[in-house]
Amino acid sequence: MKRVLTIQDISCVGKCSLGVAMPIISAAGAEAAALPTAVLSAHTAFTHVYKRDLSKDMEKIFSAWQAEGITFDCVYTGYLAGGEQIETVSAFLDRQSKTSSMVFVDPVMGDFGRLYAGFHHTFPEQMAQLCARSDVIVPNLTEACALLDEPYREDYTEEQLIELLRRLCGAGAKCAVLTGVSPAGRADKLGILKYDSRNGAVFSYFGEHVRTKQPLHGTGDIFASACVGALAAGMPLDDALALSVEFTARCAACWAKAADRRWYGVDFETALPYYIEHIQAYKDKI
Ligand code: PXL
Repeated sequence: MKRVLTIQDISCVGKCSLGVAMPIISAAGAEAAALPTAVLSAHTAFTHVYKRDLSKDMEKIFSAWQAEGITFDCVYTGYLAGGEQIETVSAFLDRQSKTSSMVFVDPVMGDFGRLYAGFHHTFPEQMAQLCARSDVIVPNLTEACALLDEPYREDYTEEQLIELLRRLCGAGAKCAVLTGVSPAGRADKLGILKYDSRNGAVFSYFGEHVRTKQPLHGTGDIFASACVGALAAGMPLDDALALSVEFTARCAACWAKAADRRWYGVDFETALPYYIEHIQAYKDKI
């Protein structure tokens, strides 16, 4: 069984970050190990948020694992609470590099053209350094623009988006995947666009765009976690991306249908059987 380390916050309420990564990676049949970067009473879209930064604890946890000889097949990072944490994670990856773990980075920084509250203006530059040493990165458009220090715009053509991905790979990432993309003139579709620097291949996949009156929280974390779980199950990246798009769309659809839906996170729990079924079907085939 593959062992995946996921490094991100625990938002005690809010259905995001470790709260979705652990169950989804487990559902894929992989061992999910967690390193919390911060404990938040709830994610940052809430009004009253108590936050404890765990930067100082992260290094001690890494050292304890080193003393135990614990290594990971995959390291997946999400919300990091500041630049210092990026340094700590990078130093850990230097030590891990001997064990050839796959590095999957979701450069969680913002959405809809705005960075989340609490990040210093140098944070995107530091995040870009972590992306540069990754096998797969999965930014949304806000994050891709921040990583490249480009002004945010929504009117990019597909060619221009591919150029952004090429530039992200030029900085070092092996595969760059832009999330939250709709094909031109198809607002009813939502999915991903991928560039692979090893062969120059472009791949895209679009599922149903579940249109809602309010923005959905945590869907990026659900998508990234599903992709990591599928990769840990042995799926090729393009198949893992397609399954994760479909699963995320179903999570949103389950939420939209639920009479008791919460504003702060979608109903990934209801859609988990779909994900497990498809992971199992893949395992049965190979
Ligand atoms: O879903 C991304 C995310 C993760 N962690 C925290 C957040 C957010 C988005 O707002 O606030 C703490």
